[in-house]
Amino acid sequence: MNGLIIDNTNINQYTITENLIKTFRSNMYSMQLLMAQYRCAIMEIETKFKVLNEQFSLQNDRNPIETIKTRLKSPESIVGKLERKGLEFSIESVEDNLFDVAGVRVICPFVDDIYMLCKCLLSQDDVVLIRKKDYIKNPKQNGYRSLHLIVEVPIFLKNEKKPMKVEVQLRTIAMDFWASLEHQLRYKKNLPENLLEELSFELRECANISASLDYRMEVIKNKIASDSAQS
Ligand code: 0O2
Repeated sequence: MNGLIIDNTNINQYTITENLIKTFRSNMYSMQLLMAQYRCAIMEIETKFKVLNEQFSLQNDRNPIETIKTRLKSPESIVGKLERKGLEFSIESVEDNLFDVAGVRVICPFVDDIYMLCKCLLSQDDVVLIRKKDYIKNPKQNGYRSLHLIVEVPIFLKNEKKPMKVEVQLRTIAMDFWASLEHQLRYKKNLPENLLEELSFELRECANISASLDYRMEVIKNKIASDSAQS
């Protein structure tokens, strides 16, 4: 080897390092592949909602979807969540235990849009419901409201069809506005205890106001719709 004399210890270290690099590379490739598959699953679900939005807007002259936001969990968040839950660090463990690597958030003008879209999505024969949490009917203690679904949707690869899990969050504009602010408070470090308590109380009040706003706006919208149907 270029005239170098390597003793046994170096050869062993070299072999170990090379093996580690190989393992690291193959895991990295598997991880990149899995992330690409989650991105495809996000596209599938996003497209389904866009199609429903198109159809509904043609039939009803308004859009049931204001915005769709998508996100892929970062490798740091994935590792952090596995660690927090005391789970194994492996590709299989991510697939079996983390249901929110792929996330699609659908923001709607009205609460009844949320339930209509949920029903339409779940009635599609390639979508399987894994879990549903209705924080609209049962808001969290802090005031958080949203409809959460974990669904499985197939992606079609070169030689296989693979079911992928996607977390879908459906919210109204008001719920999203509230959740964004509350999220900031949740991740704010070093806030004095009394201020945290005061702001949490304020946010609970705002959650009640926003729930009431959603309800009243929906009543107005339905009255307008029924009046235009009559005339
Ligand atoms: P991020 O950064 O938005 O992804 P699980 O994921 O199943 O282990 P959990 O808590 O049972 O955990 O799931 P759940 O209740 O369905 O909530 C998951 C996600 O909903 C969170 O993801 C948030 O996006 C959102 N969420 C839930 N509760 C709250 C809340 O009180 N306030 C706000 N602002 N968002 C909430 P992450 O991973 O926490 O965050």
